[in-house]
Parts: sequence; structure tokens; C-alpha cells
Amino acid sequence: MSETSSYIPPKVWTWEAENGGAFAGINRPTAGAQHEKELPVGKHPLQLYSLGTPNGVKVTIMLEELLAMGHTGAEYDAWLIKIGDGDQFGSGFVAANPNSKIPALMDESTEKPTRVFESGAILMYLAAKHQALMPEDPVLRPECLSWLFWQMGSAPYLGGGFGHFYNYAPEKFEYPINRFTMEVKRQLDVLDQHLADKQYMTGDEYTIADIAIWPWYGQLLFNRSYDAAEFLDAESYTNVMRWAKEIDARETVKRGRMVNKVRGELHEQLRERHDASDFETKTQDKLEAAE
Ligand SMILES: N[C@@H](CCC(=O)N[C@@H](CS)C(=O)NCC(=O)O)C(=O)O
Repeated sequence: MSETSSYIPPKVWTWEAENGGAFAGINRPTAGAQHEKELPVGKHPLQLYSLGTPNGVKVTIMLEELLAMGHTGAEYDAWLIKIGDGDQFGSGFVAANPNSKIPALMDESTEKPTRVFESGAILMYLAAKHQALMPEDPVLRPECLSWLFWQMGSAPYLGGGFGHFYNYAPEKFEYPINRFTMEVKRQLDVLDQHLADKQYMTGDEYTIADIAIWPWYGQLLFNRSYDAAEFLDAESYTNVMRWAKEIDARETVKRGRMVNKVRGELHEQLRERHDASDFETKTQDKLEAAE
């Protein structure tokens, strides 16, 4: 460790509004609604309130997979929640997710609308509802769920730990970067060893475990997050790379990645999705050309 710290924690921590770094402006140590704002509701059974981050993309990939399989009950409206603008603190969003984080899903097809938050819970809810992408087999199902929950527990070290200190923090601090790089490389090695003799996380079958893990770890290796592929020696994780490329090539994944996306190429951004035809007619390049 090269830094020495003169910081002595006070007896009781108090909040200083801005502590620097990306997202500092929206972080605060309290929960609950900060303003009144109802959520819009569209015509489809499922209403998704989200943004095209890895956690959001898990759900849009899942919905596009279900629709491609013919599950019409998975038709959805995807509304954009701009977390940088604080949309997650509106009263309607907080009613859908008291944790104020995307993604949040409302199932309007149940007797009373059903709220589901936490991307892992949303994947399980949709898989159970449509009996798809989660194995029935008594050995494969726990394997699938083990990897699903592995992702939920592991990715915060990748995003909130590594990604934050490598990419978003106001300065590069060696101690946390080393700490979280060690952990992320360990996680990549867990995946690499596991995928050495398997096509997908659960074996031969593509499941919600792949849908949960790919947006974080697959895209990390493609250098789509944190600009860290070289730093992490992404190419050395050959089994993860093979698996990630196979999933990346799925049309459903390409569509899912476009929904609620607000960055990158305009023709890849479908900021809101209310109909399957929107992929052809409502991408941001076409909307801006029509203005
Ligand atoms: N464990 C949650 C994590 C969700 C999450 O961290 N969402 C982020 C974007 S990827 C968010 O909404 N951040 C807004 C905020 O923290 O205010 C899940 O998997 O759904």
C-alpha cells in the first residue's frame, strides 16, 4: 500500500452533501420518496421501469427471450428511469421499489398489480410465471439458482467496488483498486474454471443464470464497462470469453441491450419500448432524424 491516511473517523458520521466522484450528487444516506411523481402505465401486461445498465439489461434480455419463445404474456412497456436525474426517488417509483434502484417491474395482469424489484427476483418471477429459462430438473434448478445468487452477491464487488474505484472515484487510490481487482479477477477465474467444460452456466441449457451473469462479466471482458479489459487481462479468461461471445450473438440479447439505453450509437438506443416494432422505427437515430 502506498498511501498513508490522515483520516480519523469521527465518533458519529455525518453527511457532507458532496464527497466527489460520479453519482455523488444522487447518493444520500436516507431512503424514501423525495418528490411526488406517479409512474406511467402502458398497454402491456408487464410494465418495466428501468435503464440500460447491466442490472436493467438482465430484465430486457429476459423479456426479449420470452417473447422470442412465444410467451405473449411477456409483452412489456419499458419506461426510462433516469437515475442521474433522480427519477428513482419519485413516489411512484419508490412504491414499486422501496430501495430506489432500477430495475422495477409491475405485473398489471394479476388481480392487483404485483410489484417485483431486485433483478434476480424479477428473473425468477418471470421464469416461474412462464415456466421457461429456469430448469425443472431437481439437480439443475439448484445449480441454476446457485449461480443466479452468486451473481447477485458478487457483482457489487465488481460494480460498487472495482468499477467505482477504477473508473468513477475522484482519484485513483491504490489500496481499494488492488483490493477489488484481486476479487474481480478471482471471480473471473471462478467463471473461467466453471465454463471450461460447459456451454452455459448450468450445462447445456441457457438459463436465467447466464442472463444474470453475462451483462456484468461478459460485457466487462468486451471492454463495455469501466474501460478495464486490458487492465484485467480479459483475453486470458478464454472460457468466459467463448461463452460471452456466444451469448452476445443472440438476437434477443442484441434487442435487450438496446432497450432503455441512453449512451453509445444512436441506432442502438431504444430509450423506451412500447411495441416490438419500436426496434425498427423508434431508435434514437430515427427519432432525431424525424425532429
Ligand atoms: N441488487 C439490485 C441492484 C440495482 C442497482 O444497483 N441499480 C442501480 C443501477 S445499475 C441504480 O438504480 N442506482 C441508482 C441509485 O443508486 O440511486 C438489482 O440487482 O436489481
